[in-house]
Amino acid sequence: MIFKKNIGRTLMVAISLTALGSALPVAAADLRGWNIHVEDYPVSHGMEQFLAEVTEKTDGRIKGKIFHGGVLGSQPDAIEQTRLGAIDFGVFSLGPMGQVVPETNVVSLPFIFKSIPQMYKLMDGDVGAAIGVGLEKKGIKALGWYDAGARSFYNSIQPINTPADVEGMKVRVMNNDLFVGMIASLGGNATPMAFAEVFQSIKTGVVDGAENNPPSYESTNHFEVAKYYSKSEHLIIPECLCMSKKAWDALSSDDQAIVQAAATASAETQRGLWQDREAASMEKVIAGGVIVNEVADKGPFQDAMVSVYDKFLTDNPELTDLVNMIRNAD
Ligand code: BDP
Repeated sequence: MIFKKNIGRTLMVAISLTALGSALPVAAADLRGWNIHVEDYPVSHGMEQFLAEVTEKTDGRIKGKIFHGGVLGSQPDAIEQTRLGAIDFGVFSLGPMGQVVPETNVVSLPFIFKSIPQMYKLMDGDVGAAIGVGLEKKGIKALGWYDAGARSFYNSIQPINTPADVEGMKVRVMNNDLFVGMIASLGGNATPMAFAEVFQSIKTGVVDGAENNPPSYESTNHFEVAKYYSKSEHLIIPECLCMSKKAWDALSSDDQAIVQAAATASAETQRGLWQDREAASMEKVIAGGVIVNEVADKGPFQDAMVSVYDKFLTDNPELTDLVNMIRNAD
């Protein structure tokens, strides 16, 4: 008798939970966000907008915290943590992502995009979709593409106008074999190194310089120790607002739609902020005494990259179509 009564109660609870389940929101989440940049940076503002919108649209069920300034670890470490689900989301450069997700390497090929608008168009279309599939296979869900402008060389020795000026130079690069090959083909010596170590390394002469976009050159104070900024614009590498696939799969489809919409909106905001910050960063470094030069003829730099492309396509024949999709685009 008691037994029967208990079963009755259990069923009652089960039925009422089912009834509530359809009316009540499903899951709550507390997300950890990783960011390499300082708080006042276009990427950081984009990420904050993303999280705020997700929290608002889910009435606070999905909330979280973004850890700026790389305090949760270097970028290569954070990529691994995101794959494992210890970090739930972040904005990652596709540069260091290449060591884990081969498809992302196509945008780390020097001079592959013709312009920033072309990069936007291709990343928002088939190229971005193909890269997204590659990321997902490795446990990372791409939600949107942020702008990181074009990267140029800077150093403490001299302006760079031709590849001969790079000869013998010690240049810090992001963690990716492609960039080591890129510097070698210009006659320099590349040192892959974490972003956080670059300032001290230039200051103490461990490396002569590095390469980056103007906002990163400025926000890290690298311009204080490397006074020559030469606009080679050899790399246009987009960044991804990405989520751990573990966190993504734990969301209901309604919540996934909210997260996706917030990511798309945040990418739009970030791209606008990026343009303004590039100009402001340039002004600030020039006021700080930096000597900026245009690289009048990029042809010799582009010619030197033929060996980088040849090696890449020999090592990764399955990525030929994706490379050509970008190269042959208008
Ligand atoms: C910046 C990227 C950042 C990279 C950094 C670097 O936004 O993700 O970590 O360059 O050079 O432009 O390591």
